[in-house]
Amino acid sequence: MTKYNVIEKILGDRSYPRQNSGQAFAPSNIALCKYWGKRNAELNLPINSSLSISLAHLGTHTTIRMAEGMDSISLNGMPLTLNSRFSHRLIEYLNLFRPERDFYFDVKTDNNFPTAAGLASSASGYAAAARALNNFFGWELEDNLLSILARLGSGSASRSIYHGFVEWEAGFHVDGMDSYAHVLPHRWPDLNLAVLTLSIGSKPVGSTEGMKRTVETSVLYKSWPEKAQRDLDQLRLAIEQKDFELLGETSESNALAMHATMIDTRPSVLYWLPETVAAFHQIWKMRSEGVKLYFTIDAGPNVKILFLRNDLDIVRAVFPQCEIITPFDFSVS
Ligand code: 2P0
Repeated sequence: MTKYNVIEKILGDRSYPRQNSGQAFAPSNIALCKYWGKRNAELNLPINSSLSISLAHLGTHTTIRMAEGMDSISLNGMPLTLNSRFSHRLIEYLNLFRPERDFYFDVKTDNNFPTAAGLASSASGYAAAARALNNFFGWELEDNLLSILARLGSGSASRSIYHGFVEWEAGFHVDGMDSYAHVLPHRWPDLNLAVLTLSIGSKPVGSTEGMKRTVETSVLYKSWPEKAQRDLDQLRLAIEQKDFELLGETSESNALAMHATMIDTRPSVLYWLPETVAAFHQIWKMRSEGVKLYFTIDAGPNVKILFLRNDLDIVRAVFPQCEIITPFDFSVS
């Protein structure tokens, strides 16, 4: 089963542009129950289901037009060469959608979160690309199919099709037609995040490679799918009941368990810096003093703090350099 087979199932022969341009926005997202490990690397099919919060207005705007003679790609207003790593990956994705071999795309993509914030751009990037292609070609696809198209670009992009709390069901079919995200009906406006940027350097190992290595060599990983399922159930309950302690404890435990599998990998994949561990200790210390802060952390050194709005002043005072995010402060267009 290839990506082309999946595209054929979704689009049939509906692939001629109907608009001069297709534009879209997609939010970035942070997982509370992480996606870690693939059952199919070609289709980005995950081993476990995951659950995230989208980051409202922080994300990617993308505009797609037809180009003459060759593809043209710009990122944050700067033209990119076609052999850069960013262009190479995007062109592989665009190849799935060319109506003819000599059809070329002009793609302008802009991330509105601070580049230094260390937020993943592939999630919002491929979700915005899938939506922009849908608008450019006039496919009028339902969101679950857009979520599958976004997943073919990057797994976590399947969740960035939606705002709010989003669950990506792992599915079990070989073609992945049952592996897409849906939005949960609950809003939690008091739930806030703070991003602590501790390093803007590039990661020693990318997520795709890190996951592969973990699945292949970590003994601890064997317990991960069961742990992730349990955490997912707890998170759903926490969201339904607006139980912040349960949400925070489960998210923190899930992130630490994912990192335990990475650390157990050979050769070990350790994304933490001394500053990362210091932030963990600071958050635990504050919790022991009665301030309800919890953290989550992705495949990198930067820490994301979960807190309720009434603790905003404390968070700002203790972590003055952090970026505050209000995930439920969005309007759906
Ligand atoms: C997540 N991460 O659930 C997890 C937590 C990183 C740690 O999804 O290979 O960039 O493109 O499917 O989506 C990062 O992985 O990987 C990721 P690919 P992706 O957010």
